[in-house]
Amino acid sequence: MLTAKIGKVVKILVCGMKGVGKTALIEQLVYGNINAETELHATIEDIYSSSVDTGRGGCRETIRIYDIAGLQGEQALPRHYLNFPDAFVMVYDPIDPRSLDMLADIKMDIDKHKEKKEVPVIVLANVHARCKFNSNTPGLNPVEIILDRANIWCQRERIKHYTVNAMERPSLYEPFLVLCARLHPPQTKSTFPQLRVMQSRQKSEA
Ligand SMILES: Nc1nc2c(ncn2[C@@H]2O[C@H](COP(=O)(O)OP(=O)(O)O)[C@@H](O)[C@H]2O)c(=O)[nH]1
Ligand SMILES: [Mg+2]
Repeated sequence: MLTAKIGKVVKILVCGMKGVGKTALIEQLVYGNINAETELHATIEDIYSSSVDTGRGGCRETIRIYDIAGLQGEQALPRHYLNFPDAFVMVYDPIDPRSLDMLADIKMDIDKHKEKKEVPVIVLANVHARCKFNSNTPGLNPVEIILDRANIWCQRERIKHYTVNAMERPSLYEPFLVLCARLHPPQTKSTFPQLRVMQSRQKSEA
């Protein structure tokens, strides 16, 4: 007999300005094969299929990560990318404030298109090693200023903000695991809501 476990494949779109490290962080997350010497080419579109253990009884969930061409200048996220994703991961580089400003425009477009659906959005600051070690100059560190600005904006938008480094694989686990757990809510014993109502009625009659 065929026993097919029908599971929903969730689609996650990774977006942001060109060159912020989207491909580097996806490759690092999925394959762990990126280091500072790895040569990456500009992306047209790539889809990564992966399975994630969200810690629920050892069962693995399938996710599909969409890597797309980075945006440049005033370019908006093409419309066809707004409809299908179940979640958005927006990436910026805190050394370049334009890459953060661009996320505000993308978020507005996402909100316009999502209608009544709940579509999780998270923001990743890809902090390159060079940003961290540039803090010898006295006064305010420009990277810290951008990170603060991003934190305030994310709080206002009620979205999670994570600081990651595409060269450090463990830094990528938490945001993606938390997102996957949100996209795969725990299964209740019965998937038929009518049945649950009947069960609770029987209990109250007993
Ligand atoms: N040192 C360092 N280099 C990075 C990091 N993230 C990306 N890069 C490099 O920056 C370049 C652009 O990254 P890429 O992932 O192609 O950017 P994308 O356009 O957003 O996909 C590549 O040469 C990467 O190797 C990082 O965290 N640290
Ligand atoms: Mg890319």
